Amino acid sequence: MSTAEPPSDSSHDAQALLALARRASDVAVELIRQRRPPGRVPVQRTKSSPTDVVTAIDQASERAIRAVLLAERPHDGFVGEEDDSVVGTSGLEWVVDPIDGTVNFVYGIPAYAVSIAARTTTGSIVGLVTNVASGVQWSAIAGQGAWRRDSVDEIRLTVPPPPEISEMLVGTGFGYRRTRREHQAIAVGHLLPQIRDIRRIGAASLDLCAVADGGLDAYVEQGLSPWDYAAGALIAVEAGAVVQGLYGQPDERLVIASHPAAAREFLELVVACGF
Ligand code: LIP
Repeated sequence: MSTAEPPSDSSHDAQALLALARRASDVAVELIRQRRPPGRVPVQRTKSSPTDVVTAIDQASERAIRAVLLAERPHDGFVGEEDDSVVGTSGLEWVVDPIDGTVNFVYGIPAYAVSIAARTTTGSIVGLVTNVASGVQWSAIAGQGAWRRDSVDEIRLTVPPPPEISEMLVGTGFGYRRTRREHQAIAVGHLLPQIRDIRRIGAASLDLCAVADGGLDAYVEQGLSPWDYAAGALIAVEAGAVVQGLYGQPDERLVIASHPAAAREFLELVVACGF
């Protein structure tokens, strides 16, 4: 029995990939809304520290997303926060955070998202972030732009020109390990007097979408995993932002995002503050 050859790298239709990501996200969002009990969500287990929590709903969401994606594209790879990765043969890999902002989800703070990106070895092709509580959805296709969709309409995103650094509203976040939090607290303490203020939203994907749609002037965080930022970074870049790390590409060491006109000065400030 012949088996169909996996599609080559060049056969990825971005519009079709985004439509598939939307179908998977819709299934996950509905599952999360249906299963979230009133009040606090029970924690099933912890990971890197007692405060790095996982719920049964995180895991169910990831299984549901993977099922939709791989049913349609069985040769793709899959990297999710909660379960083992799947190595594909198509040259395309899905990078998924089934609930980004898990602590917000557990406490009922309405800032938790389903984050889905598709990438090849040359970078992300599509990104989709959906705030489960509000239903607001941000999307991007590499080279074609970024959009914000809500119950009223869908608008094309362009990062607004930045204010002076001293007037910037900057998103940030903190790791789950005590030693890393001590270091981050010191760095944020140096940063805070030099900017307008910080916002700690609690979900990297939503922080990056906020840079894309003007809700933040910049974002800085350390200790992130690819599933935290893969989709949000593409959305911010396609809205005109610069998303970088300390040595080029964003990574676990550092993710920063801002308008291009502020990128160098913001990076220099972040480094001077000790991030
Ligand atoms: C979260 C990140 C957030 C960070 C949190 C946490 P999770 O991811 O999106 O930026 O500050 O500590 O890591 O764990 O909710 O998927």
